[in-house]
Amino acid sequence: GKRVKGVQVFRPFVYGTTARPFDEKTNPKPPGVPDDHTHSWMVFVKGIDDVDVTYWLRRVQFKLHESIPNHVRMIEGEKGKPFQIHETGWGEFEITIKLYYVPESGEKPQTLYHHLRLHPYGRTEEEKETMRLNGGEVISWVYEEQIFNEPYEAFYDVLTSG
Ligand code: SLL
Repeated sequence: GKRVKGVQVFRPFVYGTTARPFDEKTNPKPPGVPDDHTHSWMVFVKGIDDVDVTYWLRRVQFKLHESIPNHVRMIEGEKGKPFQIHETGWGEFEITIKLYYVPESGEKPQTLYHHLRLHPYGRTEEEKETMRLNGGEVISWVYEEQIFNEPYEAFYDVLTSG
């Protein structure tokens, strides 16, 4: 196919982690979760404001720490739903996130790296305190823009008719 010359298409998305400490009142530990697990957390890739992204993003592979059972997880796109995984654990680590695009794009998969944050972080004590006040919820999200440079004509149609 031919490419659309001189055109770049941008699609915003967000990825990252949200974690919460287990707490009898605000986040009770579900039965069966090992004693040494201190947090529930999730990792996700999604459109801003949950806008559908599955017309350009087909599947996402999350590679978690090897200590986690079944640590490589492939999530297939479902229209309007975030790509996400819920887990529990005790430690922080780097998550490898691999984005697989729709076949019309002709794009190779792209890899992102994201540090799972369980504990409040920030440049200042104030920033950390804000997280503690927020029910101990630790949010680490990255806003990104996917650039499609000179997309194939068929893919350009898909991108611009959505
Ligand atoms: C650390 N380098 O030592 C890191 C490793 C691994 C975290 C963190 C296990 C969860 C499970 C889990 O939380 N691993 O057993 O399902 O801090």
